[in-house]
Amino acid sequence: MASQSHQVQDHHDDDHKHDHHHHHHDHHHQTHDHSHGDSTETTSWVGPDGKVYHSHDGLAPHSHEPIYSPGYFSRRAPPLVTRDFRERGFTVGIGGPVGTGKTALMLALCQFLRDKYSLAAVTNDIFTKEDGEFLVKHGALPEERIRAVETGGCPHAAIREDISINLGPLEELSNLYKADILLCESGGDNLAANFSRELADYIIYIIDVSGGDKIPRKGGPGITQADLLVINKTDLAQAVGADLTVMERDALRMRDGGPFVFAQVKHGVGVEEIVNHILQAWEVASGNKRH
Ligand SMILES: Nc1nc2c(ncn2[C@@H]2O[C@H](COP(=O)(O)OP(=O)(O)O)[C@@H](O)[C@H]2O)c(=O)[nH]1
Ligand SMILES: [Mg+2]
Repeated sequence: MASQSHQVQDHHDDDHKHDHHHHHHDHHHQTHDHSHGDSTETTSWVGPDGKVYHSHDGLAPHSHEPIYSPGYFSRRAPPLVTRDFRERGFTVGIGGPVGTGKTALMLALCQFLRDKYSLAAVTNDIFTKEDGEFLVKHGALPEERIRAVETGGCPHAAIREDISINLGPLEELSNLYKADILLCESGGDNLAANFSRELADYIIYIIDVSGGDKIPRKGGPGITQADLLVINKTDLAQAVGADLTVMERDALRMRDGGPFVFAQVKHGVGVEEIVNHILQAWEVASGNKRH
C-alpha cells in the first residue's frame, strides 16, 4: 500500500525513538499528523477497542485485522447455535469483489424464492444506493422490502466489524414482513473480505471468470470459508482464456472439497443449484421443511 510505505518513510525521517519496533505492525502504532497536503497520506491511531484505526481517501475511520493464512473451509465459523430466527430471519450474506454478479444474484434469488417465501433484501454500497435501486427497478421484491445502506467506508467493515449498520435494517424488515429469508449484499470488496457469522447464517462468496483462472487458488477467507463459492460468468471463460477445469481443481483444493457452483447468474444458469444449497441450510437451521 503506497500510503503505508510513505508513512514508514516519514517515520524514519522523524527524530523519534524507534524502540517500539518489536511488533510487526508497529508502524501503525504512532499517532501521526501529516499536514503537508498529500491526499493519499495515512493517519492512524489506537481506538478504544485497542485496534489500530486509520482513515484514507476520504473513507470513514476503520481498522484492518491482519490475516495470516488463506484459511480453511473445515475450520470456518460454524452457524450460531443461539440464533432466534423470530428476531431476525435466516440471513444469507452475498459477498465478493466488485462486479462479479452479487446484485444479479440477489435479483435471481428474489425471483426464484419470492413466491414461496417471505423475503427482504439489504444492499450495501459505499456512497450510493445504486444496487438497492437496481433491485427496485427490476421488481425483485416490493420496494418496501428493499433497503440500501451506504456504508461510507471500507465495505468489509459493515459485514464484519461494524455489522450493526446491517443488523438494524435487517431486523426491522424481518419483523415488518415476518421474513423467512433475508438477503444481504455486501459492497464489492477485495479477496480478504468475508461475512461475520453474527450477521450471515449462510455465506455465499461470488467471483467470476473474468479475472482469470488464477483467482480461486489465491484464496482469502471468502473463497476458502464461504459456505458456498459461486464462480460466475462462465459464458465469458473462452473470451478471457480462463480454464474452468483449473478453476474447479483449485476451488476444490482451496476449500477442502467444500461446495462450489459454476454459474451464469444473468442467464439463469446454476441459480437453482444455488437456491438448493440455501434452502438446505435454511431447513437445517430453522427446522422447517421447504415450501
Ligand atoms: N456475461 C455475464 N455477465 C454477467 C453475469 N452475471 C452478471 N453479469 C454482469 O456483470 C455486471 C456486474 O454485475 P453486478 O451484479 O452488478 O455485480 P456486483 O458488483 O457484484 O453486484 C453487470 O453488467 C451484470 O449484468 C453472467 O453470468 N454473465
Ligand atoms: Mg452490486
